[in-house]
Amino acid sequence: MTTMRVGIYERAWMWAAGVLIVLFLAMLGYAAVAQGLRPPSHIETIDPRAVFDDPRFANPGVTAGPDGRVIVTSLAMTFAFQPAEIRVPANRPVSFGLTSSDVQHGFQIVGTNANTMVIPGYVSEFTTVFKRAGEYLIVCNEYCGVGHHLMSSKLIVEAAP
Ligand SMILES: [Cu+2]
Repeated sequence: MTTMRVGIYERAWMWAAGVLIVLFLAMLGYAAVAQGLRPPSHIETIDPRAVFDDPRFANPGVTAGPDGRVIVTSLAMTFAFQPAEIRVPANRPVSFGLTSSDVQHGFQIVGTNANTMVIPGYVSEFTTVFKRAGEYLIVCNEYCGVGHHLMSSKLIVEAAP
């Protein structure tokens, strides 16, 4: 019986690759647990042609959930978000529900970890907490047509009284 001989360089590269895998998994774990990053859900479906008649999106805006949660529904369309201004309290969970009436859009609240694709036919959902009061810019970050660069809205986070 012969023992397998692994050269010193091959051994070093195997260790390097192993360390990289562990490092990437650790970064993934840190982003998911410490930074609260998670993939957006696109579980709920909706007919994009009937979005304006859908009770979930008939009156997009801010409402209060039964458990005290803040619920924001917003509609993305070429080339605007409805509503144009969203007001939420700081330091409370805010759940977003978003959909598109036409093409694929993005919904990114600049300077926060809120960022999701908005895909026609699906309701994108995520929950986040805004710790700093202030005014935030919301932009579409998926190219959606000639007016893409004009597509934005505003988030106002109000400090608790
Ligand atoms: Cu766009």
